[in-house]
Amino acid sequence: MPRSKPQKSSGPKKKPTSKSGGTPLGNAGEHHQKAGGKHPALTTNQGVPISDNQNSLRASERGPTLLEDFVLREKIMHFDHERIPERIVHARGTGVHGRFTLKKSLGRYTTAKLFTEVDVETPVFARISTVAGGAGSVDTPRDVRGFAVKFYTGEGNYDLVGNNVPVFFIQDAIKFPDLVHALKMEPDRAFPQAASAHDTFWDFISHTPEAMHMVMWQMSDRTIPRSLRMIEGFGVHSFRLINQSGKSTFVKFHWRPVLGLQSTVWDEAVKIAGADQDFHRRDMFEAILRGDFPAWDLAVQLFTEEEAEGFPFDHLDPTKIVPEEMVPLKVIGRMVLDRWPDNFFAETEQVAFCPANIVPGIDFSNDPLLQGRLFSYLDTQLSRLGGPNFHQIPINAPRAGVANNQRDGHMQMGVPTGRVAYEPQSLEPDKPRETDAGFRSCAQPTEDGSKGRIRAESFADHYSQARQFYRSQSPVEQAHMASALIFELSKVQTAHVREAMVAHVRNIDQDLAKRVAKGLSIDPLPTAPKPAVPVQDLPKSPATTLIPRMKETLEGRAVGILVAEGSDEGTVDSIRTAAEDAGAAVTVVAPTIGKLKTAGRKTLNADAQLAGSPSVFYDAVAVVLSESGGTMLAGEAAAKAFVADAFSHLKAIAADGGAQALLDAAGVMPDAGVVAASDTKAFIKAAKTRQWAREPEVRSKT
Ligand code: HDE
Repeated sequence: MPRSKPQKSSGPKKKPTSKSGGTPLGNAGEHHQKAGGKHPALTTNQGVPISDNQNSLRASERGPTLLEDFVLREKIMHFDHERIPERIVHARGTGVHGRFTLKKSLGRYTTAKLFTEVDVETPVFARISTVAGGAGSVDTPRDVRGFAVKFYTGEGNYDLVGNNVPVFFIQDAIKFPDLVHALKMEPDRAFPQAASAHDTFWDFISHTPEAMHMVMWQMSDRTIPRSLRMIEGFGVHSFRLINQSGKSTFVKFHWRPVLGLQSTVWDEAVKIAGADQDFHRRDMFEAILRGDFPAWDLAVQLFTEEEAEGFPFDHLDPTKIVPEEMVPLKVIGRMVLDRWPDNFFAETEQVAFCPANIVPGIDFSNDPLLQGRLFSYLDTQLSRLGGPNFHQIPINAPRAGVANNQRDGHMQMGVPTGRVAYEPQSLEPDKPRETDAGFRSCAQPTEDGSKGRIRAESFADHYSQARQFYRSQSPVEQAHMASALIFELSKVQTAHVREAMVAHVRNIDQDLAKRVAKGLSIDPLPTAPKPAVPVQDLPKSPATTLIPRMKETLEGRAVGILVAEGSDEGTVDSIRTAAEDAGAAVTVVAPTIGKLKTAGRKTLNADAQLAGSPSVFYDAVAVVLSESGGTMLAGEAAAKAFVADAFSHLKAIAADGGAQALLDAAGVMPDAGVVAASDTKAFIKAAKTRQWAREPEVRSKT
């Protein structure tokens, strides 16, 4: 995202609370203040003051460097070890501090204070990530987003480690390494980076019918979000809430973005990747900087064991949703992210999430994927963070305090005292002991059955919810899914893999299969695999759609105004004011950055330069040009692309008379979303949404 001017907030002035501390940018400003004044001495890691940090110790002016230079060796040694292994999945992530405030008590269902103490603020750290790419990969590939939240509760840390889609590819943890190996870069050639559009991924999927529901979500616009602030989060698995009398209720967790859902169109996502690799991270950073703190409502679906038995699917199967139309969502509180970390490595990189981090009053379900995850994350942290004491790293340290007899190990930071490091004991009465208020697992009777590598019969239906999802989508979304499948499979070089996928899609929806087959020139349609159980026609679930549920708003969005020498400053000002009043961040883009002369011979400041600020950075654009400015930019490729892309990405375009030559050169056709620059009301209305009616005019129909 381009740098934008600090924005007027339409809501009450949002300030970070003292709870989450400091300014939205933590202590980053402090260091600069120190530079000119009194500053501490630079030291080695042993605390020895350093007199010269620019020159290593040499035997003579042009002689060899001496081994005894401990200042140099220590500095280089530390540098050599600055990287830790990146996460095998979810390596690319953006973390922000914030707070969660409970608004409705779940006291009937749980003893967890986090969910019973209304109006209490719990500090949180959230990390939102892509799955497939490495730590330095782009922000906008087609990919699921991880949505992990660490709650620093008074009863210990609680981690809700979810994704932005509510289901997963596989039903059993034992398949996860295969899934990830198939998804990541192919091992012999080391590409593609951050992309599922390649043979090994689709080969694996074509052998994994249980993945079909997730694949439908993956091919939807959910996986090409406009902003990390505009995605939903889901806990995916069923968990349990346990109340005072030990009664258990199943729960599914949902995060709902206050800004509403919004995605990009595919061509836009591809172009953003080229224009700004860090688009989502920068967008989050700038929003926090402006005080436009992103927020999510936390909602729960609650159901009993008996109710679950009546569902036409098994809720312990993580490839299934519990449709909201069956079990409605209850909003219980809100998370606001309001403070950027002080240091990316110390916090975002070293944060260690683990689904096994739960607090009294919450428990796991028997979902076999969840059960495998309970092992994996702790194990991962050992190799990523180098030892068993990673819970002492500040970002991972519970605020509730830790008291136990664990001792020693790599990187032990504490200095435990006393002679007793065991329990039970009688030598030191003040040492920690068990408590009745401590964590208790739900006393769930275990089912009788035989030991074995078994998949429950109730997990056998792989297509019904995939069909339900596809058929619930609006026609525009269905077209996007068909295009996404065609794009992904067109990158698969092995013909039988493409055909096997089309064959599966036939079990989901015949019409979708035909569209995809046509796009891949597959004729005749391959025979569909026989489903293990008959595919059901489930009622539609409108809650799974995105476009029909988009909020018409400019809050948190961005507007770009393209100008040049001689543009009319009155028009620019009125568009800027209207857009800012509607909550947008406004950027003035021009062929050159800085000051330019307007029609009234005033000066106007351009925030961004055209070549580096394509229209993919904005949700709507205005083009305000003099006659000569319009003619000049009609011959400028970047200006034509600015307008043509805004048009084909279905964005509102406001233009004045002078801009017409550029609009003509860019092939912009008149429609409801192309409005006169003087009609700011019409522009703001059109800018609050995308012009879906335009889509058939700008993209071939699939
Ligand atoms: Fe993860 N996952 N996962 N995962 N996952 C990791 O843990 C794993 C799964 C998710 O921002 C790793 O610390 C297994 C589902 C997120 O730091 C690793 C299985 C969901 C993050 C791991 C799953 C997730 C991870 C890699 C199948 C959504 C990033 C680094 C049994 C509900 C957290 C790390 C962050 C990270 C294992 C499946 C979400 C390797 C074995 C399902 C958001 O431990």
